[in-house]
Amino acid sequence: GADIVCLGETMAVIAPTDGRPLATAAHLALGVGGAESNVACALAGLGHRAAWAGRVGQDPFGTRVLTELAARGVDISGATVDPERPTGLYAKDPGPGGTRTHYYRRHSAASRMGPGLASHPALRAARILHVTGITAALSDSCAALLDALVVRRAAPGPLISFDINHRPALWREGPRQAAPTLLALARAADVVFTGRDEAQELWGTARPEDIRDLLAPAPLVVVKDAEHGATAYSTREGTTFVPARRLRVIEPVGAGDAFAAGYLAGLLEEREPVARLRLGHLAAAAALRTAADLPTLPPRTALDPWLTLDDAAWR
Ligand code: KDG
Repeated sequence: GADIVCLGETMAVIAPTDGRPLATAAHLALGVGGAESNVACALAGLGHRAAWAGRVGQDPFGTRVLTELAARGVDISGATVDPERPTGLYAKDPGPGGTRTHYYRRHSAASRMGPGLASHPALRAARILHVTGITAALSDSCAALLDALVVRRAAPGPLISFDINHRPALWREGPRQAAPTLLALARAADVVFTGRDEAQELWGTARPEDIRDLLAPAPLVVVKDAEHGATAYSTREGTTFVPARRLRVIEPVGAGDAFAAGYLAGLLEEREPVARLRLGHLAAAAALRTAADLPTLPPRTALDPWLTLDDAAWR
């Protein structure tokens, strides 16, 4: 079985290859993307036994999703195929103000996931179950599934990792609906990842310590502050800040997922707090340097020496 299961919706992704907006682009690349499966792929790339659980349609995009995840070494035995609903799709639209995302996923196969999935043996057998706030916005049944997995979970079970992943476009009633839902999920999780910017958008808390206090029932809160760095607040290990290293950003999509994967890999490897955050930054850097949602990670022989450097050399 897998050490970590990542559950959520994975979609086909279309993006212009020439950087032009969708309205005039002549050529598109087809790929696969979904926050949770991005995490699973990065964990597999780091050498861990990672599984993805989700639902795709019985269509070529669904086949594409399953084929790509399997090719990246992710266990897809927990995935299901829905004969009645399509695989979700999203499109990237480059423009002068940055790249915008357009979703075609309402009533998708994944939107029909529901609380029944919570008792799936594969989800209970893993050491870590990773989910994100995206799933809470997909449908009522998906929100009920997350509630069952995170808030109403039966002990003992896997460690629950939760990335806030606020996607404003998915919440029909806006932050008024997203803020309390995501807060309740975060507080019930064991490990929470949040960006400082999204915490500010959602709850009006910008200081990392205030974010920690807000999410306090969660014993481990990781606050990411863009290019500055990330802070882990642990009730057991105290506070650890690790700065991000400077690099040239090509496209930020997928960096948060890679960061979570690196951090969770460090957790599975029982590494020290500093090494876990560094592994998060190193994996995120690989994602920031590519336009694809799914980065190819450097081999562990290239990454691991960074984990034990002294602080001066890391910077
Ligand atoms: O974190 C990257 C994801 O946002 C992207 O892969 C698509 O899952 C996705 C979403 O719902 O936005």
